[in-house]
Amino acid sequence: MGRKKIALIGAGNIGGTLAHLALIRGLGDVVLFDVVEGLPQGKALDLMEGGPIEGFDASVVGSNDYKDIAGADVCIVTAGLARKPGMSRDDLLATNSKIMKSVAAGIKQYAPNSFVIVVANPLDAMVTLCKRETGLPKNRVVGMAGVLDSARYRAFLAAEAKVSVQSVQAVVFGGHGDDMVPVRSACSIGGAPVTDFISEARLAEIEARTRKAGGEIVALLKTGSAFYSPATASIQMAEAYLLDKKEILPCAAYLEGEYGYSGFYLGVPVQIGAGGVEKILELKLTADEKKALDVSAEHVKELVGAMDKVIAG
Ligand code: TXD
Repeated sequence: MGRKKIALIGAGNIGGTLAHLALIRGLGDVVLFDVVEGLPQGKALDLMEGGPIEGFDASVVGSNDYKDIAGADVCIVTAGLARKPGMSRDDLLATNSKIMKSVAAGIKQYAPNSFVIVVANPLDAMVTLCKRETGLPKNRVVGMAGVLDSARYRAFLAAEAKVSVQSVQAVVFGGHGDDMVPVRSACSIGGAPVTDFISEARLAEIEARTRKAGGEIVALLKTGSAFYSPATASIQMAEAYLLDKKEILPCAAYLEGEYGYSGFYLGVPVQIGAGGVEKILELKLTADEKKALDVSAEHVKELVGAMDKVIAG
């Protein structure tokens, strides 16, 4: 059987954290890929040298050559720039689309049977482009956003209710932007509705903070964006695939009629197992939640349209 192979395309803040998490969780051998000479190789060597302490025997290598991702079971794509102050959304789209095209070509050539988890921003556009450029089926290209956004929602709710994070169930739908949709009607603490624990007014404040949580960290860090929680979220998705967990997670999935949408990616609950995105679950939403999801879906379509315009030049 041998160990699974995990290719991390992008060896930056999230990529390096992904490698560490994959190794200490024993998910398989790791290849860190990046275009910067020495960066993936240095991080791989650093991680390998920690192996005797953590007790992992899996291999971890760094490379600037796509041939080293050959046969990967999972590819997690963080390659891309974070938006810099003064950078317009179209500038970011132009830069990261170019990067995504080169990444997709590498995956298509060397890891065409892999499960691809896209992390790079603007997430909803980048996952769309990745599927288009790799030509992989919709069940094997998915975007990481909802797992992170839902974890943020859960963390804030648990702190407010002064309960364990493990007692809070919550999910966020929609695009990975300020109009994401925390689904309050599906939110529970210890099996009871969240409104038994937290007032509507506080819930609204917590949901507003969830929508802006990424920006809150960028404002504090000033030189980058969140990377520990995005990495943890991505690894949860990879683990669900590698261990055939059939775990239901909120992810950016390609819709063909579900929730009344078709032909683009949107954050919804999906079942992830050995078949990748094995099914999309259609939760009952309140009228307000569905309206909010419609708004978010429109913004995703507009973002993809802007990307297509930028690509067309
Ligand atoms: O929830 C989410 N999806 C978001 C995603 C949460 C947080 C961060 N989000 C985005 O992930 C962020 O806006 C970026 O677009 C990506 C990666 O974030 P990270 O913090 O890891 O960025 P880094 O540290 O700048 O790493 C990016 C790496 C860097 O080492 C570059 O050299 C590399 O990408 N890079 C490339 N790798 C491969 N191929 C090409 N062409 C390339 N260009 C740059």
